[in-house]
This record gives sequence, structure tokens and C-alpha cells, in this order.
Amino acid sequence: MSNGKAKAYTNIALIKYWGKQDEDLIIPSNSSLSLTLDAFYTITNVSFSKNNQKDRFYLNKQLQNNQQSKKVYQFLDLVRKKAQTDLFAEVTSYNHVPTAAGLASSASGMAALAGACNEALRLNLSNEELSALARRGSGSACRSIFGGFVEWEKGNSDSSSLAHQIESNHWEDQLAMIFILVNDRPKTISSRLGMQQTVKTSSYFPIWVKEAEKDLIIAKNAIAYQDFEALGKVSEANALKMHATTLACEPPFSYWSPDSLRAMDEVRTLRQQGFSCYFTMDAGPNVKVLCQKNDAPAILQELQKEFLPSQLIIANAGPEIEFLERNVSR
Ligand code: FM0
Repeated sequence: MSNGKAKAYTNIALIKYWGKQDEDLIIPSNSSLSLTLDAFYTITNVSFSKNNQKDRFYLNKQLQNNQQSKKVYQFLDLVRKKAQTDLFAEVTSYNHVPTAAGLASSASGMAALAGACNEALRLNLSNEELSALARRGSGSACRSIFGGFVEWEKGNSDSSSLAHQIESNHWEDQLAMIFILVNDRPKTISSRLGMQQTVKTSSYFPIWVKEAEKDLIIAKNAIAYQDFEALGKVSEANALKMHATTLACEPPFSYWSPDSLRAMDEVRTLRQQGFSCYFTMDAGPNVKVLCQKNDAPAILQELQKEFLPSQLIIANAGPEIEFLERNVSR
């Protein structure tokens, strides 16, 4: 039997990944840039053993059905092939999310699973190689292998599409992200399906890809110069461009709910009042507010006038993947 255990933190993209050039290998159409966060993480233990009759996946102590386990099982098939083993696995995951917010956890989840498998099967992958492997589980997971600011270079093959940390002199430690969890949750389209529809049907998609590459350069410059306004501005603009692609789909769709609009409006109003803050949004209705750590308490106080305390969560920059105990007996 061989065990591996890893802890990976979630990440939120400032320059979004939206669209694949290769759906099977999960190679994106554009490079992206994210901030790893400390507030949400996944701890995953995987044990391969000849005593297992089949794969099993437990999330927060609940055994998941085949549908819920599909991506995990596909990932296990991939690592089994790599390690040339046919042992079945038991995967036990804990998602640490402060409230029952239903926040997406595929980034931290797949990163932790990749890390745990690397340990259990002694794949001896470097963090770069691990990033490429985690990508096969979920694209954004490749960025959760690293801490702080992370760039995922799109690459053009299985081994060249991977993330790395962006050197920033620890500037990320001076930043914060406030999550506004909106209550009016529309029926969501998964990011996998949403981007598939976008690539296939959105007339704005080719423009998006060009814009995202330009925005990425601006964001990297802003990080190099520790220019918060520049980073905030380009992040907000990039998120809006991503969401614009979905409106140009056939049929059109949107991840925004009335409360998302209210939250975005609130951020703009705060900015007019002199608060330095910018929003971003992913494939769901929650709004995330990027600000500087020193300003976070005052901005939080303002947001509390509009939203319930339970709807607001502050996150700081988070670390790279951590490998927990290793226990192998053969
Ligand atoms: O995180 O189809 O990784 O850059 O969150 O599993 O590769 O769940 F806003 C959307 C994340 C997409 C932007 O997509 O998709 C970002 C998004 P997969 P993911």
C-alpha cells in the first residue's frame, strides 16, 4: 500500500483562462495570471492498494457517486498509466471553505490530488512537472501548485503548458481579496462547458484571446513596478472582457446575477469615494474585490453596509502546495 497527502490552496485569476486550444490535454488558448489565496484550500489523501476493489472518492467524509467522481477517476487513470500500476485508489479530500458558499474548488482540489498522487506513486515530479500534471485534472489547478502571483504559460504541448511563480519581491503579501458571496444564485454553467460554448460559438472569442495576451503583459508590468492601480484596472477590465464573450455566444448566457451587478456597482462607487479597489468575477455570480491589505478593513466596513457579514470573506496571498506525511510500505 502507498499513501500520499497534499494540501493545495485555491487561486483566483486576475487575467483569466477562458478557452482551450486542446480539450483533451487541457491546453488553453491564452496564458493567464493568478493570485494564490490562503482562505480556501483542499487537503487530499490518496492510497493505492491491492485491497481496493475499485476507486473510491470521499469529499468531506461523504462518498461521492460516479458522476461526482468522474474527473477524479479520470485523473487516477492518467497517473496509473504514468506510474505503470493497476492498483485502485481511495481518495479522501477535505475542502476548507469558511461557509457553505459553494465556491469552486476544482483548482485546489485537482492540485492537491496531483500532489498526493505524486507522493503516493513516487513519481518524483518537480513542481513544474506537477503543475503540468495537475492541469490535466482542471486547467486552473496548474496555478495552485505555486504560491503568490502565478503565470500559466499556455504552451503548445502536454509538457510545455504549465505554471510558474512570478517574482514580485513578496508584494503579494501587501494585497488582499474580499469575496462577496451573493445569495441569488442562478443555475450555473460549469466553466468547462461555458468556455467550450464560447470557443465554439462566440464571435468575440478571437478578440478575447488577443486582448488577454495584451492584458497579461500589462499585469506583469504592474507587478514588476508594484503598481496597484495598474494591476487592479487591468484585472477588472480583463474579467469584463471574459464575461463579454459569453453574451456573444449562441445561445447567449451570463454568470451575472442581480446581486453580482449590485456588488460590482458598489466597488465602482467605493472607488469614486477614494477607496482603491477593483473587482473580478469567474464562472459564477460571486464577486471578488482586489485591494491592498492596509485598506482591507476600511473597504470591508463599507461593504458591510451593503452585504451581510456572512457574505464577506477576506483572503490574503497563499503559499505553494504542501506535501504532508508520506507513508509507503511495499
Ligand atoms: O480561473 O475545464 O480550470 O482562469 O475560473 O477544468 O480546465 O475550472 F472564470 C473562469 C477556470 C476558469 C478563469 O476553469 O476549467 C480562471 C475561470 P477546466 P477551470
